Amino acid sequence: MANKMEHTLGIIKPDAVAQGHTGDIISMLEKQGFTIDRMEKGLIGKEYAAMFYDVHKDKPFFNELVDHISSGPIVVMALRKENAIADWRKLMGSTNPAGAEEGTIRKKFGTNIGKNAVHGSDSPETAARELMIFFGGEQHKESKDDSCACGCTQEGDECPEGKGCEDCPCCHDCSGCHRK
Ligand code: RTP
Ligand code: MG
Repeated sequence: MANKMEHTLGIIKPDAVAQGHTGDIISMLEKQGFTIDRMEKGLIGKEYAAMFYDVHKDKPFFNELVDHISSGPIVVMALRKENAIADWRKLMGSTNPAGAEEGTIRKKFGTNIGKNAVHGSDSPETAARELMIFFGGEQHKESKDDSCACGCTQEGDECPEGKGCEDCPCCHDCSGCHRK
């Protein structure tokens, strides 16, 4: 059974950007097979940050969270891969860098639980919401119109899996695919 092609949102937080880890984090993503469909560097204000982190508004660390994410430039990425949501969170590591697994981004580049280098969506619903917030539903802009997530638009197009459309797990799992 093929794994499901998924999209998720990744953010390189201000602490990691300021410390010059952007390139290393992007390199780790690429080595793990993620495709970066969209990427933007910029600043977000506190109001925007509070809306993005609305799910945490009753938590004691909410103000700290909003202050940090709006404290400096961030890099926001629309990521694509089979099992992207779980695999990105695995690559990020546990929330607290002190307890994060060896080889993870938070273990390598995190400072503390607040300054933990990266963010990742935690479910398909959250990923859809967060991609909408930052990319307005245009996270696949780099793909061809009416294509499935692998970028093919018609049967016989080259498949990233090296298979024909008939056997491509991406085509089989993508609800927007020309084959459906
Ligand atoms: P994220 O949303 O950033 O990908 O991280 P996560 O799922 O691992 O953690 P979550 O529970 O969603 O918390 C969001 C962010 O809030 C900060 N935090 N601070 N001081 C604290 O006890 C505390 N707990 C969480 C972290 O920066 C976390 O990434
Ligand atoms: Mg979270």
